[in-house]
Amino acid sequence: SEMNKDLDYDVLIIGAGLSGIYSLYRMHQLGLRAKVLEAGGDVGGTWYWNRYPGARFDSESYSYNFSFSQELLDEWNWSEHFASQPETLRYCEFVCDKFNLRRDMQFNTRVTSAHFQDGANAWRLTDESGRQYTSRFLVTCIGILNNYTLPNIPGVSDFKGEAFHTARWPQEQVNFENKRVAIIGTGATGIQATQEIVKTVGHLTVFQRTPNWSLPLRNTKITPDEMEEIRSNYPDIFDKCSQTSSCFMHVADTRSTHSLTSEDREKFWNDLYEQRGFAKWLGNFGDIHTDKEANALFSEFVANKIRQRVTDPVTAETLIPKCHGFGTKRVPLESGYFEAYNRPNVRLVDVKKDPIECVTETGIRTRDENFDFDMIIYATGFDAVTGSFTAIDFKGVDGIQLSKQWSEGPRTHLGLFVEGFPNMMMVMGPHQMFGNIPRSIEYAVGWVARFIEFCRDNGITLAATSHQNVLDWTEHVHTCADGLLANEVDSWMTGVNKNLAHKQERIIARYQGPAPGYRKRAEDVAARKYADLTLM
Ligand code: NA7
Repeated sequence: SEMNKDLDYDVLIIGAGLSGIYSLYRMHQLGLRAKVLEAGGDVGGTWYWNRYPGARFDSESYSYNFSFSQELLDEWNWSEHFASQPETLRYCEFVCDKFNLRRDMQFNTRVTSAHFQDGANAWRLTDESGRQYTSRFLVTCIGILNNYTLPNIPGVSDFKGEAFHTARWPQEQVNFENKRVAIIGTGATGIQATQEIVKTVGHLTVFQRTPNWSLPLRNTKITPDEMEEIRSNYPDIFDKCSQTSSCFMHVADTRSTHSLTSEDREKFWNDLYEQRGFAKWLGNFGDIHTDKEANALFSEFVANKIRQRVTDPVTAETLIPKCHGFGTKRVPLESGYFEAYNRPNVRLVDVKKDPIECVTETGIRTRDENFDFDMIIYATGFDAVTGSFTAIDFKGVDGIQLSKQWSEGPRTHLGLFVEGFPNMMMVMGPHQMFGNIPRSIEYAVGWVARFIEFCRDNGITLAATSHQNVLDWTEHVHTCADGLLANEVDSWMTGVNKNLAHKQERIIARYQGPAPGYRKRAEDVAARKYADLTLM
């Protein structure tokens, strides 16, 4: 701190979601002067903003919490296998209270620019109100699904009824009773919201452009006894997560889909279908992610499940994806989503067949029909991954713009550093593992904290990655992506957002090699005492 005495802080952290919470905890442990700047009114990030009905974990609660503190594991009880948003938000608040973190968090503070100060080897951040903050290090904790997008349909602002994007859901209770409600979007969010809203809505119309391969979540309550058992299993759970490819508890089956008879395969898949969470996706045969024929076999298995659950055969076929294979996009998990379409007050509109032309003052007009609504819900997704970075004016050495560095897709070193952006580290930036995100967050924050400690202990005021490091890492990330069917489809994971003109081309946005391989490379850099970086 002595060497940063001309600066407001040693470390500035943008964002008070899980990444920012844990980053601040680690900075406190190092005794550094740190500050979190957060746009929202309180902690939680994703779990602060996404308050839409039905929002919950698709990953087991007890694999998706922090593992860094035994006390925290001892004190916190989950009430469901897949916690709802309010419970997860309470968890975030609990962590901040327990470790007294809010004292160094400033809410309602939207950072608009982050400029590196050449010569001073410092960062200067400016917020919406024009206030400025300086620090030696900058840690970005701005999330991968933060900046929401509305559909690029004319008239969105004309609608006179209630309208909400799921990622900016109001704090107050929203009532659906006796209302004619529209929802646009059938991703993980649209599916969660739909199955919840149908419980009370007057009439719901779902506007679907692309159907998704969704499978049962199989959520249940956790009894106190069960919670004690889970608690005693925590070491095993986290150990398993540390060994699997995308840090989940589920272990892929190494057999080839083709090595089983169709009967044995059917039995395996029927057993899998009964299991909780992502088991169906990640505990499946590994080759469904790379082998088109294997993938088609499982896709057909899932299609048949949908056919069994939806009464009207035309609706069932509309709900079955035809243009992408199972698991090539993020698999939404559901609880009664398909059965929702068996209700008389729920209607599915296929906008591929009957495109939306505009939003009107009173509803939505498609080519063939005019719909009146009291409420329109936009479950239309995010300017994902890089969008969190383009929302802030990042400038590095010599005023170079981050968007310029990434004009042909993100280029990073370890998903942590950007060329020309010294003293800045990204937690959950592009080119990191997006699997079980809290596990990736804990690892990345731990790495960053050890690195900042090293810099402090060695009097380093400038830490920069090199052009070659970035070339090598970016090439490695691209190599890891080779052969995965997920890279052959348009989705937020491949950087495509059809509502944004500049996001029509696919990119490699995330690290898709096995997570232990990622950690091995990152540990090697630390073991070499960060000699790969320029340190001054
Ligand atoms: P997603 O997965 O990006 O889904 C957005 C949905 O909205 C998807 O079905 C889109 O259809 C649809 N969409 C977007 N724009 C339009 C327009 N203009 N017209 C019709 N339909 C549209 O976002 P989510 O919020 O569901 O999930 C994001 C992640 O959060 C999720 O993967 C989890 O990790 C948590 P499309 O597929 O583009 O045809």
